[in-house]
Amino acid sequence: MVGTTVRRSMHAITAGGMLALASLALAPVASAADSSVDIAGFAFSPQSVTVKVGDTVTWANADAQTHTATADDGTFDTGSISGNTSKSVTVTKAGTFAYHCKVHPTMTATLVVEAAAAPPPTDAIAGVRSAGESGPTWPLPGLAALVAAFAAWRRFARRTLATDATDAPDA
Ligand SMILES: [Cu+2]
Repeated sequence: MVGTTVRRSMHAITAGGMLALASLALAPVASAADSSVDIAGFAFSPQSVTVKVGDTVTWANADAQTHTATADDGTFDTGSISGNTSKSVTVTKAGTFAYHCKVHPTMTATLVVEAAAAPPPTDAIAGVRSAGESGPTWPLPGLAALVAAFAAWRRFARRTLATDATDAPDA
């Protein structure tokens, strides 16, 4: 009974350490994101949005009238966005794109598309750790100590069981 309790808590602590480590490893990975532009009162807001190649931009039209978001050079075009609906475009090309509404050409704004994110720098994980608020460096040595203690405890438990059992195989 006591052994079961200890084993369970050791598993729980080890799993917790693994999770902490996994989240540290995953944190710096960049992924595609969504950005949005509001259309209201015959204006785009914000006037300039910066995204990365692969990101999706959604224009949400709060006006009753139909608008579009159309790149001046034709790189992207939402087509007609009816009143109180939205349309999305996934950007595939880097650059600074002035765009307008085809229905109301005085409506203009800018979409800046940066190249896709570079791989994270080699010190990204250290940076994430030092930004943490609760014991930034404990997970690695703490986890190693837990794993070592757990392994030692299991060896001990196995040996004890084998000694106690009448039909134990030769050790
Ligand atoms: Cu318009």
